Amino acid sequence: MVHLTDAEKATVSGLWGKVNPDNVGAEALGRLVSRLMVVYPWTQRYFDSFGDLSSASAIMGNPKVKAHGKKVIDAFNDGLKHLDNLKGTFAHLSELHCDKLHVDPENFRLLGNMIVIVLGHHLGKEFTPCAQTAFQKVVAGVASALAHKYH
Ligand code: HEG
Repeated sequence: MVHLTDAEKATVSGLWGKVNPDNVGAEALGRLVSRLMVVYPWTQRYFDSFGDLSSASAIMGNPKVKAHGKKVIDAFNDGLKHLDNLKGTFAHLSELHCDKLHVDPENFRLLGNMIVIVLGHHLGKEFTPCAQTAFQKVVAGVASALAHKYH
């Protein structure tokens, strides 16, 4: 399990307060889907009902991608409030993604990296290497909690 120092927790919550989570979620999911469509086109099956995913701009403008990004980031936001119990917090979602949705857990790590990229983009200079390290711990913890049911 990941462990964040008190200073890292303060950095994470301070910076998270400066971004618009819905935008971060929509952009991160859009970037993940764009990347998946190019590198792993078969993952389109996860998003059968999403409509037009034919190009990066179609994906970024797709209202279903935006709405789903909001759902994902709301759950992520909940995780930020329970950094010491990510496994418990994501137990139910882990079961859903594993047993029902059959999402390859590698995608949780990829999405975490997209969240880090989007935060870097939105926060610019404020997203120092130290801040990035703290967030990498968070996304690694969330990914591992979501993957828990797979093992
Ligand atoms: Mg998942 C549904 C959270 C990564 C594919 N995801 C959901 C839901 C939540 C959620 C809250 C709605 C659950 C419900 O309706 O009860 N997802 C979530 C988090 C993360 C994540 C917190 C990672 C941080 N999801 C993720 C990834 C993929 C994926 C990487 C696929 C590449 N999620 C997925 C699909 C659904 C959900 C296909 C069902 C969509 C639907 O049919 O509405």
